[in-house]
Amino acid sequence: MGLIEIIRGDITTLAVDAIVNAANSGLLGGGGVDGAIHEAAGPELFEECLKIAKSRKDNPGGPCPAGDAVITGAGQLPCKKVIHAVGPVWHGGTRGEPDLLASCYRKSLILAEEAGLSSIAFPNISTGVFGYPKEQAAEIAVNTIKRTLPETPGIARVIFVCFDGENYRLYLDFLGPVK
Ligand code: AR6
Repeated sequence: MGLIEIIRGDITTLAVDAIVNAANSGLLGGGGVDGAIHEAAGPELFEECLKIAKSRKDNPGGPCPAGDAVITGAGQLPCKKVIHAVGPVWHGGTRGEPDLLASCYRKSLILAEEAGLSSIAFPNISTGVFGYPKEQAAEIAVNTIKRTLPETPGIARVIFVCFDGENYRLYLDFLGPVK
């Protein structure tokens, strides 16, 4: 089964097979890690996202509804692919947020497996602009990855990339100092 690591840093710098973007349902960029990924990747990534968004414009819930994910190339980034996962906006936990967040992690891992990739890095989806409580989000992220990894034998390495100290400490608490 794949190894799980935790690092603190900027996900755009990682030369892994896939990095996951915390996108929104429009798929056309935004702030936070989404903004950083698009800025570092350049216009090629935006063009690819635009194509997908146009082809799915009649989808209920937008081109990529919460809980779903799509895969693209990586433009100028050092990774090979970007998986755009759309986390839920936190509304107090009564609108299916835990299942939608778990679905982001699960679908991203499965998309990476289907694309023949072996290493994947995740940001702390929904814990910025979307307001998901960090501790609950970390627990869901870790548990979902652990539960899904047995179904994705090609994935050798999963990296949780924490940008802020609070998330980094929470992930270390849930997983132990793996790295
Ligand atoms: N590398 C890794 N993690 C980062 C980076 C980075 N370069 N920059 C920020 N983070 P957010 P969300 C962390 O707000 O809550 C956007 O506008 C950040 O500290 O990026 O899912 C989208 O377009 C936080 O822990 O994503 C959507 O509209 C985590 O990434 C909306 O925000 C997620 O924060 C998505 O909101």
